[in-house]
Amino acid sequence: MRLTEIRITPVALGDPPLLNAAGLHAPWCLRTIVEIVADNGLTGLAEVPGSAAINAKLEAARAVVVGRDPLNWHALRAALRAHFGTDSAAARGDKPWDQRALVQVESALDVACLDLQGKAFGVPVATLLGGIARERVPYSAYLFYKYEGAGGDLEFGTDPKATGWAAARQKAALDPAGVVAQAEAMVKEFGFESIKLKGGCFEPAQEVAAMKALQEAFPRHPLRLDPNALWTVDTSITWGRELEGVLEYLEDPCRTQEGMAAVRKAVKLPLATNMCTTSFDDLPGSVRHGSEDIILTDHHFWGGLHSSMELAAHCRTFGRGVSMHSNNHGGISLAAMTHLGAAMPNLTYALDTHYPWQWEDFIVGGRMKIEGGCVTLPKGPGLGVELDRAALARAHENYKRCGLTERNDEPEMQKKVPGWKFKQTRW
Ligand code: GKR
Ligand code: MG
Repeated sequence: MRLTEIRITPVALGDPPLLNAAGLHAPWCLRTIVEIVADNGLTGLAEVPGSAAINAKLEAARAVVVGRDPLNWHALRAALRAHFGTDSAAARGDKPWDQRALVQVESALDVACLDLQGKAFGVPVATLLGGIARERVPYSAYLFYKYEGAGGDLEFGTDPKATGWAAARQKAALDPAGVVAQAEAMVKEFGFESIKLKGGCFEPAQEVAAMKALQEAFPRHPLRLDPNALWTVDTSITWGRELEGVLEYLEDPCRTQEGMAAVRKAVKLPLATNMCTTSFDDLPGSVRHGSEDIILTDHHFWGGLHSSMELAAHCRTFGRGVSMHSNNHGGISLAAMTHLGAAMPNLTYALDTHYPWQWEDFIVGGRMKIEGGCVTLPKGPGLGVELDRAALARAHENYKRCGLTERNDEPEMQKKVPGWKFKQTRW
């Protein structure tokens, strides 16, 4: 098999006004859909976070990709690295989300090649990753502080006809009672059995109160809080101790592997990260410092599904748990995450997903189902999802008219709170 073409389609999906440590989500989240075509007519799919920088790199990858054998990932990755080099670990940046571009190009091509291979051999991607350890992959409810509003075409308005979770998704949640109400609606709709709150938005006392309110409302659900490294080491120790017995794990309370290691020594609570250990270059430091108990893989940022499996093996060797990070995404990413979750033998925690926050998608058959808190491995070869061309065209039109070319939550926040500035450390 040889690759003959790569198609890159930037899309935008509506996104409500969700708060985080770096500000406020825009009414649209950006994704990029990648299709690679082989000389036997088969197509492989992938989805990555969208930005003009990533799209430009994907366009530039055409020169490397065309003519390559999609069955030889090692050779394709080596060719990509010879052409582009690799991102430094520091290029991740200081925001909650990862800003590296090359690692996402690798991820897109790894996933698309696996999808193509699965279609060629008539097997699911999870089989190609070593086998299906579980058919039903557990996800966690992902709560956000938010302003009133639906996002997308409704901007900061709401749809009065919405019912159930669609109505709850529009409501403001700015205090513990609002967070509990959001959790009740999300758990009722999707059956999640673990709950995470995106923190780093309000003073630690307020966010810790929200976690305690969640514990009271959901005594049997494992709980997580993620302040995205906005706390100092001292603040993390003080409030981490308050959260002992409340949380399943505390995610990135503070910055740096050294900072996390200091908190880990002082607090009897597992720590997880998608901020201080985010690349293979970071792994020696993670082991040396003992910076976290759980590494949150994310195939978009670890260079693909094969790399995430390598990370899972590292976690097993060094006694780390493994779970999964997410950003807003559509169905192709959810399918890839689910195949990875199905194939990782040592998956010890329910995975993060933003999927309930979106209502549109670009896959045939509409949105994937989350039932009993799980996504069932899609049937069919490869990723088991196909592009709905009409829906993709609509999402591409939304991209063109929304005017965004990268994610930047600070200006969105300034529309609500004039003069608001992102800080690396706030409390
Ligand atoms: O969607 O606002 C968000 C999150 O803050 C996301 O960007 C983070 O990368 O979910 C993520 C996390 O676990 O840090
Ligand atoms: Mg996180």
